[in-house]
Amino acid sequence: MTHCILIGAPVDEGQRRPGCLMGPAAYRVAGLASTLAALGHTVEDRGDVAPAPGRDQACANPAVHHLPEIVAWTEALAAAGATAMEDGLPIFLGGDHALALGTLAGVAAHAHAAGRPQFVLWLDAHADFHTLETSVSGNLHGTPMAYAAGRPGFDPFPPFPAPIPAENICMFGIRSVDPAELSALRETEITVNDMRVLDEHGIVAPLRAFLDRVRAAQGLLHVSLDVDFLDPSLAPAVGTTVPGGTTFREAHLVCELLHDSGLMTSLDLVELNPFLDERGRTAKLMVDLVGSLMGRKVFDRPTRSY
Ligand code: HAR
Ligand code: MN
Ligand code: MN
Ligand code: MN
Repeated sequence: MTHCILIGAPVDEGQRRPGCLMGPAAYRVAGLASTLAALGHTVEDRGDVAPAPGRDQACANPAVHHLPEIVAWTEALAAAGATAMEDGLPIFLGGDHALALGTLAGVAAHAHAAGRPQFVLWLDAHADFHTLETSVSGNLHGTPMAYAAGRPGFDPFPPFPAPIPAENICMFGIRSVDPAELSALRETEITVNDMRVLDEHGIVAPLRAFLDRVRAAQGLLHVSLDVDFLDPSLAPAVGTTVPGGTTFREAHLVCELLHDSGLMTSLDLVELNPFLDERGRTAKLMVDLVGSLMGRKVFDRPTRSY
């Protein structure tokens, strides 16, 4: 039994298509709390975070937009996240992926204070490894992984507390990487399990290799699940669809293996744009995946003993 803390993060200034601010409401309507309760967990919904008004911020890259708002979200979500880590398992309901600037900062600060290494599993079509200088789109949802890894170029933001070592970061499902992100990633030891890797080796071996490292290090594990990790044919309600994503069963298997590991300590659900959905199917699929993450299974069978 886990104490699940729902934290709404209706961020939609990290990209240009309106609608992500409806995400937290859609998860609530799709039955996230009752799904968790039916699995035997306690659920506390802390409502939606409301950031302070943004302060003017200078930025050398003219493409970058909504910087004051995203800095304010980062500060507010970092505080909410660090507090929630004391009390249970935070589940952040996005909101676009810019929310992870704050959630990663919050969980990393908590891990640092607790003397535990922080790990990140990034389930996404995108690497989100831009700095403020390298972003071409200027969309800040394309930057959180670079901030958390401690890349320079985030001067308007609070310094990232205890940057996450590259060896503690694993990306899964990647299939859209900009040239500047690619050259930066090549300089790091970040594990990039792109779709080619998953096609060739499947989900199980690459995920277990990472989870074994988390367990050996007694790490905390933040999972960031972007809707576009899934194939757009299954999950149309996202502004940045990329063909060739994970299947229904691949995505559930990731979640089931994560549950069996017992290692996940915090979770983002990001990029759901309910305005683009078809009768709530993407919201419902995301809630179903959380069910698998939190222990739903058809049969109890012996799992790998960790
Ligand atoms: N790399 C592209 C950009 O910077 C697309 C980023 C999409 N990011 C989202 N989805 N959070 O992962 O604009
Ligand atoms: Mn993303
Ligand atoms: Mn994405
Ligand atoms: Mn996206």
